[in-house]
Amino acid sequence: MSQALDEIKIGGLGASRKRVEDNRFIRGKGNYTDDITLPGMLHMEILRSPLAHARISSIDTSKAWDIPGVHLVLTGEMMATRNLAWMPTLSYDTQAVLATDKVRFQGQEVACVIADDPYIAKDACEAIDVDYEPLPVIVNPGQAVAEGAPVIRDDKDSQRDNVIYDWEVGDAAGTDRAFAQADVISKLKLHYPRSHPSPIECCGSIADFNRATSKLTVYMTTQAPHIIRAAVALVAELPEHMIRIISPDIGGGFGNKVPVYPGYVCSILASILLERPVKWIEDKSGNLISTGFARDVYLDGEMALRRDGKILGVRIHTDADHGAFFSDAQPSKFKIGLMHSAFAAYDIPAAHLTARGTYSNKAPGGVAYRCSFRVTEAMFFQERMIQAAADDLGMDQAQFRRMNFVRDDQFPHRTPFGFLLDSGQYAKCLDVGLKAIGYEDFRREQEEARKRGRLLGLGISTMTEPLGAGNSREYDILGIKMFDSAELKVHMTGKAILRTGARTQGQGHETTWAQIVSHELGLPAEDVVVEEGDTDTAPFGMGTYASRSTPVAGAAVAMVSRKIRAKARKLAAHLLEVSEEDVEWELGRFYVRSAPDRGVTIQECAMAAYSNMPDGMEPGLENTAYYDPPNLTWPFACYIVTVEVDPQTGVWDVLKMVAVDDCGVRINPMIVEGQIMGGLTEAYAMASMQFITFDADGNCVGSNYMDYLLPSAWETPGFELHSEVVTPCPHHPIGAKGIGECAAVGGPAAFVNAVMDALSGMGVRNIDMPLLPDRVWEAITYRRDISGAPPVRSDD
Ligand code: MCN
Ligand code: CUN
Repeated sequence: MSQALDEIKIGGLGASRKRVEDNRFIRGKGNYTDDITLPGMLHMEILRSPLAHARISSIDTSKAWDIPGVHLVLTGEMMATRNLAWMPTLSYDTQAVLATDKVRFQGQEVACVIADDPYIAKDACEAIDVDYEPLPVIVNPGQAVAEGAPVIRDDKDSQRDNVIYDWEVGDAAGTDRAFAQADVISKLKLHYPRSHPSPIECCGSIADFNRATSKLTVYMTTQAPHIIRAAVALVAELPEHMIRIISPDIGGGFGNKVPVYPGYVCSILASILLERPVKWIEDKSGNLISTGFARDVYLDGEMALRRDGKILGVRIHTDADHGAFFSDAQPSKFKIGLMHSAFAAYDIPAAHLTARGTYSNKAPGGVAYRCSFRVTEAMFFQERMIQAAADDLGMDQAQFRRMNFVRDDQFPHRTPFGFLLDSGQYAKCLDVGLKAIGYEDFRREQEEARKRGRLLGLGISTMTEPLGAGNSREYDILGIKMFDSAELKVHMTGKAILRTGARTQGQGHETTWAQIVSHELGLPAEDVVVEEGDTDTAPFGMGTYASRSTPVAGAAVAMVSRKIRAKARKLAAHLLEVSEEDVEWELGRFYVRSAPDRGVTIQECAMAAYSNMPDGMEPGLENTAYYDPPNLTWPFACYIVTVEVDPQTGVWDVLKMVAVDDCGVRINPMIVEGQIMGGLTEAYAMASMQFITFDADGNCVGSNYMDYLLPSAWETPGFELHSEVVTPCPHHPIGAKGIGECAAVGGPAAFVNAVMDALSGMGVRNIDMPLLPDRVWEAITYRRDISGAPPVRSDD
């Protein structure tokens, strides 16, 4: 039997193993932060600002203190005495922990109450009297930079306006030259609206400070426990070895659980002051209104084109609304994340991007939500622009893409923004997608339907995206380099425990990492238990986001397994009484080259490591690997959607959607499909229904699940997935590329392109997401673009 088949049997690479973590999840035996109860534990609730921008003239907490069962009322003033009223953000800004001078967005944390139970704490919050003097409110970048706009961040001495940064990348002069040579210039302007990850489990923490041992243990919902430990050490000035961050089971992260939130900090300070465990569990509206939102970027670009369809250059300007604090979690070097990964799949000689970031009276956030640092906005703009350009040229959508793709023989390929792409088969993915959707037939059907007044449309989205930050040369967060790690301990009976610096939140690491060990060592996957999320036991790592786990921590798992195999080979030589050079490896077994029947299993080697090692060899079979990837990984995706739009109502239905994802070698095909299905569902939600906006007073519209819609199985269309294109990543030890975000990143443009295609010839160039029926209807009826998330007045 071939090695591949043997391997599938033991749950190695390519096995669609059922997720081992689901055993406990579906039986209700998960252990989430809110499941944890500690002796003597108190409960914390947060008082949030009802106003988006106001000066605080006074806070009177006396009535709250009087309520029986209240142990502590924290205000910004008290935090300030410990230098904790403000905290640094991951983008070198500062963020208020509890407001002192002003509130700067609706939902901002103003005070906290710690009490015997959460109900008392909530009542006590209501007993706090805060006097606010309302200030003029800013809800978009246009208002932020207008003449005479109020300065939101007047707490910062150097800040005279609302601009956070002006940044640029690319070749301005070269791009000017490309535009000078263009036959056609195509333009597009759009807004990628604010959206929210909305994991099932909200954020929360339990801080437990023990005076006797000086140890601070924090159980919390974080995707990156080691970064939190570093942040606590630096901000609270506690010794790092006395801080233990434990991230228990996580009920979905989607980026929401990367940032550091005021609630975490307040529960920690409260526990230190009270010397008792303090639990904070955020409620749903608190989560929607105040934690890590995503997107909210205005994009304006143009493309220089030759008449025959060749793209000569692109220019992009972005205006990002960061809310009241610049708290994006992203690599230090880049102000607008990896926005400049836009157009990477296309061979374009010249490109230039300018980016401006501004403050507004909205919750901070920035890059979270299934997106490697702004690639979602980048790929959405790219694919909308590609469709507009093909239309302007009168060219076929598929043909225009194919002729401009980076070709298979051009790798490694350097993009005009400086990224290095290593591999891909873009045209092949497109061809598989076109065949699956029945491209030619649909185009004919579409034309026929038009004659009878029916509006059919087809949208394509093809993209490659950078997944797996980083390499440490270019990627760090606050100076901490973005590598990752794995530690493997093989016990004497051949059972093993593996720990990594990543943190699964639903992606299935407990299942897939064991498969990598299986592939490398031949141990059955079920013999490898995987543990993540405890800084006292896991090796240092930067956590899980940006689909970096497989590219970085997953690579470390392969590397540590190889170190173990190298030692096992020495043990095998000793057991077989031959020299190491005469020992050969096959899955799970070493044998003598000249006598293949003489062999020892990996399990026998493990036993020998504890019971029969050669003279001079260190006992045990354990090791750690730190992996600094040479580059990002670049998966490719082709998503194609067909829709029918009802011109009477603006309602649009998905007729069919196909997805062709090339993420290199798939560790677990079933988990990969699950990731793609989930991502496409989120893409559909963003394109069709999700709207979290603000009225002119800065009131958040969409801060509850009646207004901010999550698609259920009922609304979600079916997806047809294709896995036949596999381009292994040349620099990853097992050839894998990331997949966790691809569908959420590339999906939205396919839906929007399909609706826009159905409306072609009607003089509508763009409808901004979400494509709610009333917006589509208005575009059809009045033949005009529908743009932006308008500040809707609460009274109209
Ligand atoms: N995988 C595989 N073969 C590959 C690539 C990945 O079998 N070639 C598997 C991995 O081993 C892993 C899963 O697919 O079990 C996702 O892997 P990867 O692409 O490395 O992404 P991460 O594990 O780093 O997950 C992060 C990514 C992000 S950034 C968000 S946001 C998101 C997402 O994953 N949040 C999620 N998917 C999510 N899925 C769930 N259920 N819950 C979330 O919070
Ligand atoms: Cu930015 S959402 Mo995911 O990278 O955790």
